Amino acid sequence: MTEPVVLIESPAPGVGLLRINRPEARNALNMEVRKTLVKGLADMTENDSIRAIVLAGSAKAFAAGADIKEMAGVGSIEQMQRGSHKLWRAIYSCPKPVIAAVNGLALGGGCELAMTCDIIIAGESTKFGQPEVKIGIIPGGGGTQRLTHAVGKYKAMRYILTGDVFSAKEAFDMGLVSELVPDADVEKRAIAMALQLAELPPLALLHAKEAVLASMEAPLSAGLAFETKAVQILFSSQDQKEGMAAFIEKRKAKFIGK
Ligand code: CO8
Repeated sequence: MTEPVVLIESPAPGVGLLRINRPEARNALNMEVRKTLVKGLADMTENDSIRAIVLAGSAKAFAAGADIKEMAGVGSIEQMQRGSHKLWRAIYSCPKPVIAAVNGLALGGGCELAMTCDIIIAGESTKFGQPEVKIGIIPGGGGTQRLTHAVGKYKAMRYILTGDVFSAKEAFDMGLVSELVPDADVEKRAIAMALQLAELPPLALLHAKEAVLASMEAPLSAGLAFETKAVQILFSSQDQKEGMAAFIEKRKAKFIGK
């Protein structure tokens, strides 16, 4: 029996882990992987017991990009009809925090997949890159936008135009990686952080995520207005009352997501 292309794991209470599992193709993102990831994210979103999600690959590859063999022969219309962009939207709009645990290669769509997540934990020997120009296309999963937002125009141009790979240390120094850890500790650290998030009030995390994402799209005044409304709404949540009461009573808060 062939193994599923995405494995679903429960590494800690409140934490769901989606693992891309195409080692023979360096975890290249074919349509089956994309659709299974979208479904896995939707299921984890529906599941109230999961409060934070980790997206991982293997030691050799987080993902080596879109599956070149699957797309080499297609035309524009077929590419459009495939709806391959739905994966990025599913992560971007997921109401729960998504942490990328990145080891090995994060190239092309793999780098874009990591950048679509909320937090990136990378191993020290990870290689990042947007090598699409070398095969006659450009990044198509948000790379031209998200890499530029993360590292600025001149670094983004340097890597997108040449297709050169860059090290995890450089990615961290440029602001693309949230935390850099020894390769062997990547998943442990990502799961520990997810567990930390799973114990926090989900509505506050949801609004914090939306407000930060709004900062990438809206002018400052609109982003600030969004933030103001979001914090005001949270004052109607039970978790706000519980969080503040627990602080005053010097006890650990118990958050219920309401
Ligand atoms: N797609 C398909 N197969 C792949 C891919 C890929 N992206 N990457 C690796 N593989 C396959 C290889 O073909 C090989 O298969 P086989 O054993 O059948 O020959 C197997 O994985 C192992 O690969 P290598 O032998 O090459 O392994 P190495 O460890 O020597 O090298 C590399 C690994 C560096 C990852 C190398 O395979 C490589 O350069 N891969 C291509 C990387 C790349 O160019 N990625 C960008 C792809 S394009 C993209 O992501 C665009 C996204 C936007 C799409 C927009 C749609 C709307």
